[in-house]
Amino acid sequence: MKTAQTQQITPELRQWIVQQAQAGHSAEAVLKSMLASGWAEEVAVEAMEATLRHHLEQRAVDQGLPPAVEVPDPSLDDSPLYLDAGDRQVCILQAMYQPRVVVFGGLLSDEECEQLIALAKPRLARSLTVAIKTGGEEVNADRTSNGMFFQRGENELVRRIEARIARLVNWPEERGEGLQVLHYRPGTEYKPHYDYFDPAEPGTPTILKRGGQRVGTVIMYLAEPDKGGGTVFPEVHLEIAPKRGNAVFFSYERAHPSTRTLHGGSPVVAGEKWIATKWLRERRFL
Ligand code: PD2
Ligand code: ZN
Repeated sequence: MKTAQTQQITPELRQWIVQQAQAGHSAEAVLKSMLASGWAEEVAVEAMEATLRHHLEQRAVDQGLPPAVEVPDPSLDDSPLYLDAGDRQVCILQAMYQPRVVVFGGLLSDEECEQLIALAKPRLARSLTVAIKTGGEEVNADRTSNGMFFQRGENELVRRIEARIARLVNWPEERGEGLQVLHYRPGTEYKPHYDYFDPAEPGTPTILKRGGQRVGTVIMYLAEPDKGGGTVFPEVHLEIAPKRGNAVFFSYERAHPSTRTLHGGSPVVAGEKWIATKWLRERRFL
């Protein structure tokens, strides 16, 4: 019997795993035949995961997709109900893999939500989006909310929230953009879009100089409308209720629709919605 210590993942084994997958055999079936020929389960699972991940990545790059990069991710391997965010226990309400979406309960206290709104209110202006043609900023008809940006680390409240997010999704604070607060009145929305910058647009290289691509987003709900205003992922038919204090996190390992991270803010039907968004970059955001 081979032991986990002595078994080697050889090029032949990798090739055989890829052939099995290409022939349409399920992961369970391939694992079963590996176990039957004496492979230790731990080695077999690791060999399959690593081989198929590498194979899929190679195929994606061959097809002209941008290469996958490291992304933020909460530590959910052992399915915890709560994560320690430093100064607060945050509840895991929902987790999805493709796209990677995690819904957090109680990321912010009611007081923190109110304080953020109060600090943002006097500084609101019609929301701008990055103008991908030029790398500047512009008013966008797809985004009818009002908003403002805090500087990263601007005040104690912002620093506390940034530290919490960094710990929760395992991503350094310095790779985050400043928090953005948005206010939606009835009828306003944020039409479906991707948060990464389109590599085909001429302004994108300029934008990327400040910290590379966006690789993750955290949308925090500060005030809930009475109706409407959910965050939607239309391709996977997912809608997240904008419940105060909760947040939705999602990541995208390449700037490509294959991440299935198309998402939008549905029109607010009644009441007012306030959110704070934290976009996370590949590298230090300057
Ligand atoms: O307000 C939202 O639900 C929403 C939806 C899509 C916010 C954003 N995107 C964003 O801030 O990127
Ligand atoms: Zn967005």
